[in-house]
Amino acid sequence: MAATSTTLILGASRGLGLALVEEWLNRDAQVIATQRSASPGLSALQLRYPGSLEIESADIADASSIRSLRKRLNGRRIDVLFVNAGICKAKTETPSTVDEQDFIDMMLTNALGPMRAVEVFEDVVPANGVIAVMTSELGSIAGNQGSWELYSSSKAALNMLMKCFSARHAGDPRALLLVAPGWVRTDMGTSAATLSMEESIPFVTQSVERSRSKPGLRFISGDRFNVDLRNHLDQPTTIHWHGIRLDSAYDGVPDTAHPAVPPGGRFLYRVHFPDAGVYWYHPHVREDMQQNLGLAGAILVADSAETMGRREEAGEDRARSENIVLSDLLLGDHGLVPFGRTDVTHALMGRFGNVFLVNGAVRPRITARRGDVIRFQFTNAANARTFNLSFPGARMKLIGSDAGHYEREAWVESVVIAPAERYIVDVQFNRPGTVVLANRVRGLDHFFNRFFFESDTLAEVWVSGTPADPGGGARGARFAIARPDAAAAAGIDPYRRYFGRPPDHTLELTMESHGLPFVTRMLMQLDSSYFAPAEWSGTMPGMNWAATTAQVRWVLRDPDTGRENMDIGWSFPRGSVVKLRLVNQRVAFHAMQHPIHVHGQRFLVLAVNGIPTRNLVWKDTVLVPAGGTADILLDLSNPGRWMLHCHIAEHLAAQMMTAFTVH
Ligand SMILES: [Cu+2]
Repeated sequence: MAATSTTLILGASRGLGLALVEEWLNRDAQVIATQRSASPGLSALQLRYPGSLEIESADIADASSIRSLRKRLNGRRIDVLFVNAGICKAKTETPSTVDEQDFIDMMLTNALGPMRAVEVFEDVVPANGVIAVMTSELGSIAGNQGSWELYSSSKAALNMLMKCFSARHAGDPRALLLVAPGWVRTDMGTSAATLSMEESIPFVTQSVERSRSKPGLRFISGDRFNVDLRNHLDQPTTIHWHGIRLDSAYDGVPDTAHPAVPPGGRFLYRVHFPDAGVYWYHPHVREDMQQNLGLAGAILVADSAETMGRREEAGEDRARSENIVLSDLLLGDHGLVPFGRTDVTHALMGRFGNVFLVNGAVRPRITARRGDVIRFQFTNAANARTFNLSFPGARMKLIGSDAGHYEREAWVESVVIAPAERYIVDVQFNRPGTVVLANRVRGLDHFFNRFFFESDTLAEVWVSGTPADPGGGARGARFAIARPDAAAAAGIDPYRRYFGRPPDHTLELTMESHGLPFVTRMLMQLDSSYFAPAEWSGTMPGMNWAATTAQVRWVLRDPDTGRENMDIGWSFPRGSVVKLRLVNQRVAFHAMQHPIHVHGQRFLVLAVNGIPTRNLVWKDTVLVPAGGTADILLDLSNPGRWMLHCHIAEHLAAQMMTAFTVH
């Protein structure tokens, strides 16, 4: 896709514009860049990328100059139009002190010029194209802190003109972007700015490319969330930002992203959030112990303010939301069942706890009023346990999962959530009294080969007799109907043409063991005569504990090459769309379901056990049933070296992982 794509950057002589040109050339795009007067930077790039960079002269403030450029480019298709022009002539002046001509120049160059250029060029941008203009957080009226007031007013005017353009083009399939690169070290950003060009520009470029086929106006901010990790543990650790398509250097995988942070050490993570969704963070070292003992939390990334504004205009009242992180702890007579010091225990089935935790508490209470609709965002942070969640007596509507919303809202009886997965549901509480959040599962008793049913209460919702506030009425009316989500479906549309093709790669999921006690082996072979597609509750606790990573090795195998785990070595060009078939072998000594997680990218689950998924959502973790298959379609847009692994902490410790490169 990238090789045939053309980007036009207006205002590219130096600074951010020049850096944008270089970044798009790096991405194999054909670039047309404009300069006002001869730019040594552009000429140097033209020598470095022969044939890929065309330099044009144009002055954004001069309407006739822009129109004549448009004539020269007649017949060209521009996939990305990026208007970058900007000047600052009055940093400290006020309306009474500013030189009038300086103010007019800023308005012309920063607001009127860019939007006139958008109008002149918009007809050469195709339906899946992007129209972006560079703005600044300083142009936000809501976030105004009184600095650079005349420059800010020109950017505020630009934002307003872009908003009007988007209103005039309602229903247009193209992405319209207001891009704020953050406070970047440039002439305008000064040397005190927090971001270097190297940090800001790849993010801007990536965000613009990812906006393709996402219609409507969006505000993209290059600002990041910096986290200073200080390791006070007596063992090494990292933080992995689960599901977030961030820079691979900050992904928190030891030695792939950066060396594990030693006891007493520090590491600065720079995290940005390109997609709305429910994410979470946890260490990527000894997850079986560190994550299990509480080093995990959820991150909610809301839609852009613009999208939320549109939802509100459409009467979509924002519901009250509850963020629920699920986990379990394994307690014995003397407290916590010990964790292995060097080898990880429970390497067969993973460490199933016998005490359920909801946000770190046992059976917490949530209060609601009669008629309330509550949006629950669930994250499963347990080592090994898959939950089957329901609110018996209350209706539940499925809204979203890991990295976005479903194509259609759907009524569901329960939600099956594997380790590391997230689900978003709306639940209405219509009757006063107590409604429980239940985990209802069917277990397999491995000693007697019979199924049994278990139901555990994870939390309680106390519903009072007081009716929900008047707004709750509208919310209740909205809840009553399961609606399609046009934006979610449109975001998936460009990928539908890949659905029917055969898998590009296959991964077999299996296991090898040596040195297991005789009785364990006998019982596990016996177990394969009866067969559970999912291990819900960790029966056989004693022998499972005794099996460590010294005796058990879980395996991902590429049947095309015979290579396994970290030796597989797949590599893909950036922008590839890859169909991967995960085959969980029934013949394995102790077959079990595996939640397979892919770092730094997103995927669609096209089919499970050959049955096509009818309602799609972007995911980063998929549960592959024991003896079953899952077909996933990977959108490999984020460059770097990334992990693919089972998210049962003990299986990961028993080597069930591989890494691939997106270049
Ligand atoms: Cu696994």
